[in-house]
Amino acid sequence: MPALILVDIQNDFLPGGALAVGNGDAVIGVANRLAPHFPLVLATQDWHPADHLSFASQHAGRRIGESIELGGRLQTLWPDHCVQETPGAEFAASLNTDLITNVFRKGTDREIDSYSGFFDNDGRRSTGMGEFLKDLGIGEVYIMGLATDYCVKFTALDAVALGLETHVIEDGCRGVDLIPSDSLEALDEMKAAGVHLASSGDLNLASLA
Ligand code: VGL
Ligand code: ZN
Repeated sequence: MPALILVDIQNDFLPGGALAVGNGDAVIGVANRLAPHFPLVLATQDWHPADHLSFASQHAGRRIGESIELGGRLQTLWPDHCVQETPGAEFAASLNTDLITNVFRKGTDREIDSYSGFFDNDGRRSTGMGEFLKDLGIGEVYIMGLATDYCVKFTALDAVALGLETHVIEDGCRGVDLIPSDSLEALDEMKAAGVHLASSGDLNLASLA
């Protein structure tokens, strides 16, 4: 049985939010339309402490969009976003959260970012989502949300690496596009890794349940 994974559909990634993704709100309708057709709906939530080291504000003289070395890895610096217990970290108000049974929070460790909904960026600490799916015997996931070039991409790549049959619903995703081609490149990279790209309109909804 397949699971739907809604990635980071949170206020700060929507127009007007701290790390707004262009047309990010367009994914909400897709999520609301698809969710009732899935036997299981999970969500990830970017959930940072206020002093998270992915925030440019924590590094004197550094600007948003610059990259620094953090814990031996390259880290893009972001505006303060999705701070725990703030409105920006809440799910979009118009997202139907009733069908979401489990939420996996990520980016909670100040020292390391977590783009993937499965693991921190060093691949070490698990959010528990992979184990959860495994325990339920789920071998197939449909992924959509924000942002195509970061959290959707790394969630999908980890899903493939975990042996899950992985679909990304393209029209259910929007990208940050620090460089305008980033989302297209992310989709190419996912495809090359074995991710199936799909459009919500082409899904055989009756076959999902
Ligand atoms: C994300 C950048 C920083 C995402 C999260 O959800 O794609 N991007 N934190
Ligand atoms: Zn973040």
